[in-house]
Amino acid sequence: MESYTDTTDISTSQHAMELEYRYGAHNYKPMPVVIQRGEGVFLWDVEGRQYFDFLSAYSAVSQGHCHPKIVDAMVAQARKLTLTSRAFYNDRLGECEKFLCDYFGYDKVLMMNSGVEGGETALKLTRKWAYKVKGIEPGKAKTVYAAGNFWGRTLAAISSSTDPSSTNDYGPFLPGYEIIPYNDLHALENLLKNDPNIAGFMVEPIQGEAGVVVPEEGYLKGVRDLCTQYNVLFIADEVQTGIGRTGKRLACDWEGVKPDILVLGKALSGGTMPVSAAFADDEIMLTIAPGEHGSTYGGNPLACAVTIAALEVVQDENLAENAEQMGVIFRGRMQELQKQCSLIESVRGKGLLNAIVINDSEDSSTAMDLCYKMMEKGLLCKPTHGNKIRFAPPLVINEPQMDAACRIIEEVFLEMNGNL
Ligand code: IF1
Repeated sequence: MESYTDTTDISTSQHAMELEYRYGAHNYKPMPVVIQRGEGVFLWDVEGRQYFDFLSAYSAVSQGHCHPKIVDAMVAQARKLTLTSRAFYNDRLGECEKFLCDYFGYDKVLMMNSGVEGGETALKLTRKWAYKVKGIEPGKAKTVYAAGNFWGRTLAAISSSTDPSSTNDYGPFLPGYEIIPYNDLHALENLLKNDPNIAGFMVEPIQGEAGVVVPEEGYLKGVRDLCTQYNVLFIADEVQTGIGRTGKRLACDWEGVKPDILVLGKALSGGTMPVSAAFADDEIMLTIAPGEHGSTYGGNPLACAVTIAALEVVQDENLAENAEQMGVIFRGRMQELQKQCSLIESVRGKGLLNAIVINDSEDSSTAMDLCYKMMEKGLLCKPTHGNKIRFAPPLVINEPQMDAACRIIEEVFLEMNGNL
């Protein structure tokens, strides 16, 4: 019998979309573009059309698509050893763990795969620490999250979600959760002051999915101080904001605070494969004993080779600094555009994690209409939560590319605004 791939000619975008519709779960509604190749800040579809990538796979492709150094490291390791499981040692994990701990300043790291596994690892570490170190009564530990949070799609993650599209028809949810408003230190202090069973507060330094919500100056410092004061773990979910995205090594670096547990993912591997990690010092990390947590692929040799290369690229190419400089240019151009374009309610972000809030209701199609028109002109981005459009190009973007991309955005907004 002919193999399936012999008979299917995915030579057109339309055909690729039809195959996905027929054979794939309908758990996404992608923009109608079929990507075939990526390099740096650019993507090409099946028909060869070129696009600026202003989503970067939600900040996973920060080093640019198919970065040669990362791909070379991946191919070299793939030819030697890809997976041993943790039943045995391998010669790449210890080297990678040291590299990561030196880079981010922690005693130890626990490597996993997807970002949500990093978050679950943080949650399990927090509960272990609650019972074995803080002395909370077994089974009574609580963790706190901010309304608008997004840290993945597992039941533990959606149990803290305030977004019905993440939670509808998935109950019952995990107990031991408290939700407070984001960017509200009084709410945090009231909870920590009155509930001795609070073990940890997990928060994004900038809320990504909520629409690039940047908290007030001093919020992270306030969280750090309150968590220290009430002996509660400050857990920073930097899966999206970390690794140079906001213009610093970590978004927490903007306020000089060190979380008790740091969660990273996405760009940790430069968009080549799922790699995540939870970092903590020994008092917390050593509460998990052998055999109490892990995963088949966690810390596999291929992931380790890729992770070291991906972080060396961030360092060697000064991507955090570039993100800061290019972000200033981007927000400047968009704020200029805002003066001529009533469609723009506000421009916000840090580094190259930015969003434009559209002057229309959350359920209007305006943001998506704008994204479709930008797609037609060669720039890919996508709304988050109705009326916000997230703009997050790879951190390798240079000034001429940023200028050309801003021209596309300006053209579309002015056209839609009726100025042209
Ligand atoms: C999808 C959203 C972004 C994250 C933060 C943990 C995770 C994510 C701050 C989990 C993942 C991804 C998931 C992806 C789309 C994207 C996303 F729109 F879903 F919410 F970026 F904002 N912490 N975010 O942003 O990492 O397990 O996915 O590796 O589910 O479609 P993951």
